[in-house]
Amino acid sequence: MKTVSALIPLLALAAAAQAPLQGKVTVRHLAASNSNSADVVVWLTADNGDNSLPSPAPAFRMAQRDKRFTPHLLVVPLGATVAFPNFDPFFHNVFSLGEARPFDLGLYQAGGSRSQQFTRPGPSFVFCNLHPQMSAVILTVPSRWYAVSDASGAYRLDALPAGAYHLHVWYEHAQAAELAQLEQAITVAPGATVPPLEIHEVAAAAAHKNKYGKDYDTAKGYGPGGGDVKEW
Ligand SMILES: [Cu+2]
Repeated sequence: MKTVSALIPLLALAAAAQAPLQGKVTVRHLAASNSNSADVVVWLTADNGDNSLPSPAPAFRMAQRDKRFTPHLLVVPLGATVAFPNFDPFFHNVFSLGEARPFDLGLYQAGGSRSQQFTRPGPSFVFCNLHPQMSAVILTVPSRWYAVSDASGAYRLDALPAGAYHLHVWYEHAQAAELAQLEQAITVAPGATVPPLEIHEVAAAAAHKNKYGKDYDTAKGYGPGGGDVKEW
């Protein structure tokens, strides 16, 4: 009988080790009719310091298709490498002047792909030096536990070891101060929930500059072929 009774706490521990964490965030948009609460990033860091990253790191990809980066938002754990394949029949470029780490992958055409490793936490705003309408963001988080909200604002983190964590929140169109205020201590245990989060959209920044820090030369007209390769 001793064996059976000893098993019970072990089973309870096993269940606790996989506690999912669910929550909901509401984005208050400038346009009150907009109720889309997608693309809020939530991640946890363990208070015990066990924030070891997945090994090997999963493969990540941000495609260039129809003069867009897809997905627009990509979350990766620290140290991840992202591939940027070009599926359009003309040239694209990938560059970032962001805080996390500036980079420039040069110019390459259909079928080509270049990669970049992300070794600092924070957002990298990604652009193409040929097409000003192309923009994306890669958020590097120092954790393997992260999720992105769906349109209803719901998010879910699975395979979380039970314990004490800090929850962090990021949204492309929010003020850094508000996001910092949302950081909070949480305990992961069976049935645990996160209090509802609320984020207020702020006005979009002015048009971004090209990789030289200048305005895009829209008068030049890149034409149906897309790429003005002479500049390169
Ligand atoms: Cu482009």
